[in-house]
Amino acid sequence: MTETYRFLPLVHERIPADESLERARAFRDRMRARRSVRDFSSDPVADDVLEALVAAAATAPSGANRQPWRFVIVRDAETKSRIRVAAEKEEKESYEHRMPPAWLLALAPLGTDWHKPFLETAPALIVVFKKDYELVNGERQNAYYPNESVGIACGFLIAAIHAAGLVTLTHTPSPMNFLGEILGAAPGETAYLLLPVGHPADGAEVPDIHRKPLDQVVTWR
Ligand code: IYR
Repeated sequence: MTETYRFLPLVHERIPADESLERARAFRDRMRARRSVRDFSSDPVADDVLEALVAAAATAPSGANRQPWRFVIVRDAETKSRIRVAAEKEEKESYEHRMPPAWLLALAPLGTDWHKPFLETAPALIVVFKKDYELVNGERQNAYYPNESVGIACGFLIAAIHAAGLVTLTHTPSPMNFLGEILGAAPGETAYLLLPVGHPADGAEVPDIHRKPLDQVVTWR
């Protein structure tokens, strides 16, 4: 027998429309200042900060509230080195043999290659695992919309990192199964995204890229 949840009054404060506009624009401007960073300083980030970042990510909505994610926070130098070695091996193979010419051409202006020093330099790597299912008392319990749910959680995480004055990069070494091997994935778990977190290196540069104008990405009707 499944029962319904107990329902409670929503905790919500209605704010005046003008203040709503102000807040929406302030958040927009804050988000506009976010950039993906590839050059990290080794300056540390406190565990309390890292914990608050993943706690914010874990507030994301998820299919049937299954919360199909796990965040592995890697600070240990030896584990970071193992991840770098394994990631660079896959990335080298990708850049040299697996990525089709059109993809390499699309990436060329960004100047990325298979070298991933940030995997060792950044003080922490957050590896996000997606759970397609979990074993609950030995029984398989499926997640629903796990890709959407974990994608949203990653969006929250990236916004939280930015709000904390730190930088990150959405790194997707491919294939990522080595992360499950190094970090110990549970049944049903697969690595979804790797986010180095830290401070930018002195003199860090970012490409002069621009976001599409709103009229190209928004339709009103
Ligand atoms: N995963 C590789 C390649 C890469 C792919 C895309 I799409 C990018 O926007 C950037 C890089 C890497 O991390 O280098």
